[in-house]
Amino acid sequence: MLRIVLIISALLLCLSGCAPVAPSTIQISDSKIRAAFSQAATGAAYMTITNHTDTDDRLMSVSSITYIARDIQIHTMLMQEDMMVMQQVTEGVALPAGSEVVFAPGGYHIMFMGLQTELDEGKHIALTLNFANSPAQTVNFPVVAMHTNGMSH
Ligand SMILES: [Cu+2]
Repeated sequence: MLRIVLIISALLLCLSGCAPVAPSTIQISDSKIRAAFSQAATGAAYMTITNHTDTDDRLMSVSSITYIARDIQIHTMLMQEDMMVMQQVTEGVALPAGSEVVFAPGGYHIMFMGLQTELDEGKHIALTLNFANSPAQTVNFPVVAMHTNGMSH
């Protein structure tokens, strides 16, 4: 009897806690889009990219199946004459094997130029991340309210 109980509890544990074994791939976590006022001309998205593979990769571009903006760019923030300015990244973002790259306010971000949709809290927008080596991934980004610290991106 005890053995049956043990087996059952093991099964239950597995049902709740056994996520499929993470494949050695590129994993996107903490994806989010900053909620914006209606009529906003730009928007920004953030995430963490973890390269679980044993080869270096690059995030080359971000696209969307739906027309959410005139252009979707990858940006970074740079110090220029004591001022933080954002700059488009055209050569992609390096994702060294085994590393984690964070897109967050004040650093790398995905930027929607010429926004064509409302970024209302609670909405989800699917973005496709295109890598140099790994297959493209489409990730659902939830729109969330994010506090600003004076920096708009
Ligand atoms: Cu930007």
